[in-house]
Amino acid sequence: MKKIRGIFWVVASALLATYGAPAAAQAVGEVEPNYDSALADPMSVAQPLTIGSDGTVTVNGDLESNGVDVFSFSAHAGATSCTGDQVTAEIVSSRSDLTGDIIDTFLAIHSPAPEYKALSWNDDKDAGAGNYNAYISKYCIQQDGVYYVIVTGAQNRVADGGASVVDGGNRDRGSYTLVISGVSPTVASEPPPTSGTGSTPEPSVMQISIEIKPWPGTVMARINPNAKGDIPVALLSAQGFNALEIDESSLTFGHSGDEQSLTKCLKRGYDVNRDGRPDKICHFDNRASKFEVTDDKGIVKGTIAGKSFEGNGMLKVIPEKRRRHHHSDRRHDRDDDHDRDRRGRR
Ligand SMILES: [Ca+2]
Ligand SMILES: [Ca+2]
Ligand SMILES: [Ca+2]
Ligand SMILES: [Ca+2]
Repeated sequence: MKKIRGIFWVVASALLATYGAPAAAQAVGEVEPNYDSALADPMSVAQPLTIGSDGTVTVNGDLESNGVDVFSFSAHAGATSCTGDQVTAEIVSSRSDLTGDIIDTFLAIHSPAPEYKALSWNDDKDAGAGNYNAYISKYCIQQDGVYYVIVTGAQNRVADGGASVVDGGNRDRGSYTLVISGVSPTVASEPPPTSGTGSTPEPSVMQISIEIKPWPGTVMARINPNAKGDIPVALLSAQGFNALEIDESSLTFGHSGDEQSLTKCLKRGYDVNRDGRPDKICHFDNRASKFEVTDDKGIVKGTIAGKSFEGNGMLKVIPEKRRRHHHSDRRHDRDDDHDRDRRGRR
């Protein structure tokens, strides 16, 4: 049953990607450290997770000997008991470095800081059948907040309060795949969950990634500074930056990044780089972008929720004398066609 569902999501997300809608599934690699016993609050460095539009996230992790892996996510309660998020956490596969057999994993869901109280936990999904992967089914979230899923080797576990680990003597180590489901998708306006001491101060200007003329097969955008028409630019979403939430009127783009060249932005998002996050496509007037022959990049600047961001994209400026060249005209037409295609799919 699990397998059929997995295949469904792969197919579904592939189809969605084909049609430009946000891919449903989120999959991430584990990032260490995510529990640091040297800190007064070891849980503060938990790895924040972005929940996909299907309410799930898959984490590919590695359990170190005596390890503790902690992941955080925002979850939401309903108006009445058990009508909000019902969190399922499951180790769907694991493999021990020592024996090649599965690791005996243990899972727990802990409450928001600073209590970090264990709310639900499990050792084995089906020990009788030799399945020692941990499985927590449909834990009802009673209160909005940042929750924690903790992976340990059974019978090790994190004590209530988060500051200490009860050592059950397990020294297994190896890889595992953790799937968390039943959680509200991470929404655009919601910052990724972080907690106090583990976060570093953010720089005043956020650096983002962009793609100039982001069409398939385009290795590097070519710009003719004198051509009429628009330059499409994709602003790529990332963790902590939902490009669909930018303040469109703040956008400037071109040679220095300060050019007032915006003509329009497409309303809906397209996942240009196929990372599961819809990206923002905006168009800028070619001439107003004021590119010079020596430019090798275009700069976009703007704000999101009152904060500044900036991104650079590679490009190549075609010498002016070639501006009437047949190829330039064709290329221009092609961009228009793409634009029409994409808008036509709304
Ligand atoms: Ca780990
Ligand atoms: Ca860890
Ligand atoms: Ca187990
Ligand atoms: Ca994307």
